[in-house]
Amino acid sequence: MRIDVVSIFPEYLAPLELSLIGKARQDGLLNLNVHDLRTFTTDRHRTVDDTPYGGGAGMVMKAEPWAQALESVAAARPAGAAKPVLIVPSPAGERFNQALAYELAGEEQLVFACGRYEGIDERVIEWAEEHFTVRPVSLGDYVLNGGEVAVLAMVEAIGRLLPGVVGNPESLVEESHSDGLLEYPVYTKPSVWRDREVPAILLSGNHGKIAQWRRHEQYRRTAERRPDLLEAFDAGTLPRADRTAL
Ligand code: 6GU
Repeated sequence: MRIDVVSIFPEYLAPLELSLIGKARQDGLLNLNVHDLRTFTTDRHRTVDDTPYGGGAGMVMKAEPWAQALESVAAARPAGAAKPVLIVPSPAGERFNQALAYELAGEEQLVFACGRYEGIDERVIEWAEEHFTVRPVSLGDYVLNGGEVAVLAMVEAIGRLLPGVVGNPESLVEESHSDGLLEYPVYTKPSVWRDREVPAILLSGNHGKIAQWRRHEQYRRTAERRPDLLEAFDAGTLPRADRTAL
């Protein structure tokens, strides 16, 4: 997969050189390129923003530097690849979740346009449909100062789903959200720590009972912390006691 990130703060994306994603880049599994929006300006002051039409607080990102940057990354698309997906991080976008991470992990090229200030001139978003499938995406119902931190989160969530990035693909199967429920609690040695015991069932060696207990814990946690997730959940896979509690 190829990923291009355009930002006025390319240094913000430095953590993508670390850990699992950094390793994926070194291993050639992920071709990730960060671009400084200001290199696509033509004036002496490298201006990327201006005052909003209609008045109001703050500044708006100018259209032309964005068009130049996006044309440049669209031209870099892998030979024969489909239209790249342009992700515009914004609190006004559709919600990012594990299903969208899986969907985007199947694309050949993703481009992230990190807006700052009050956002990007809306005409860029309309114009970009010529070159991209455009998706404004939000991490949740709160406001960040710009798209960079959101891109760190999305690239990590997407990148770890690419084939070969996570060493043991089994670990993708049993984690939170992989099946619509939160994950079960986990424990390691010692079996007693500061007078607290590991649940006895986990020491029993009865794998059927352990699987049942974990499923029950997933349900209990989800009901307590994220009842909204249970509405979309197929109860057919739950232990009978949890099913009847629905
Ligand atoms: Cl994706 N971007 C920005 N700027 N703020 C956000 C967000 C994204 N998601 C939640 N708040």
